[in-house]
Amino acid sequence: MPKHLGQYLNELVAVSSHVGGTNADLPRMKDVWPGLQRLVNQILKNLQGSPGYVVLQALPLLTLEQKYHEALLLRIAETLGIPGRTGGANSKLIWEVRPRSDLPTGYVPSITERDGAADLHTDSQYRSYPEGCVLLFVVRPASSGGETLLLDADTLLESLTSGVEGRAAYDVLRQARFPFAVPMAFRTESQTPEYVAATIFSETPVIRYRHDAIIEGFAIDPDLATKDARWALDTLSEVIRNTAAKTTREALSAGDIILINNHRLLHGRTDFTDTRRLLLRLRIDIRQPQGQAEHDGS
Ligand SMILES: O=C(O)CCC(=O)C(=O)O
Ligand SMILES: [Fe+2]
Repeated sequence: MPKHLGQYLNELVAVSSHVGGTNADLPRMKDVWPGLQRLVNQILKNLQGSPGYVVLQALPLLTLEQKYHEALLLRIAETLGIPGRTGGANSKLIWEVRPRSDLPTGYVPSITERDGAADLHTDSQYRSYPEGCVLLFVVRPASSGGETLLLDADTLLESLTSGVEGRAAYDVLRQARFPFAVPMAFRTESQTPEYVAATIFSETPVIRYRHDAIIEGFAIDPDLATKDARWALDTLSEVIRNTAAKTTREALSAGDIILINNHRLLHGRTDFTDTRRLLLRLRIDIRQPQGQAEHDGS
């Protein structure tokens, strides 16, 4: 990452803290800081090219009062595109990734609501158009573990298609529709199982993948759980496990932001038990011209 990105962000935070006030009072960043477009272009270049992710280190966000964190993250996100809502009964733009202790019995927590490792996946697979970027802001890292894992679809595809079986599986994975169950937390009515059917590989997104969501989807619609689909999915998940050596690991610190290309990279995390770990997550649709986001309407 170019070193000066962090500097830009420091300026951005400085500008914002001068402005102060609540979220609604904060002006659009590009209006108060014309140089912002350069930062945005740098970030998008890193996201869309190689390595497909950007880490902004040691941002001074945490030195500000907590009430500004979310407002500033939204402002940063909307310079890149349109922040997406989680959906569900309590639809949110900013989602707290932290182990919950207060969940009702019978509720199946998602990886964002529990401790432990998270298998490599893409976000919003259960949306017809998954947002192109995932932003994670580290408020408190785990005392040990909970590191970010990243795997590029190109690297994965190279491994998958290196043999005859893998190539046959790849054909199924880009032709058959797989059911991606909507996580309980984001369903419109928590009792109704819902899913979105889509191929795992396509042009956009290059990859859409979350193993447990597909297994759950197969249970909701067994017609999609054909022998071929199950075989291709098993083949892919085994290749992902075997590609661990090619997975990038990022140990993020408090105050860091990571932006991940959600159309091309899988992400996950290593095991952790520290229940104080807290990240804030946003998903950003980066198709739109930057700075035009209307996040507080619908
Ligand atoms: O906990 C993490 O590091 C990642 C969480 C994640 O992948 C998500 O919230 O979608
Ligand atoms: Fe995720």
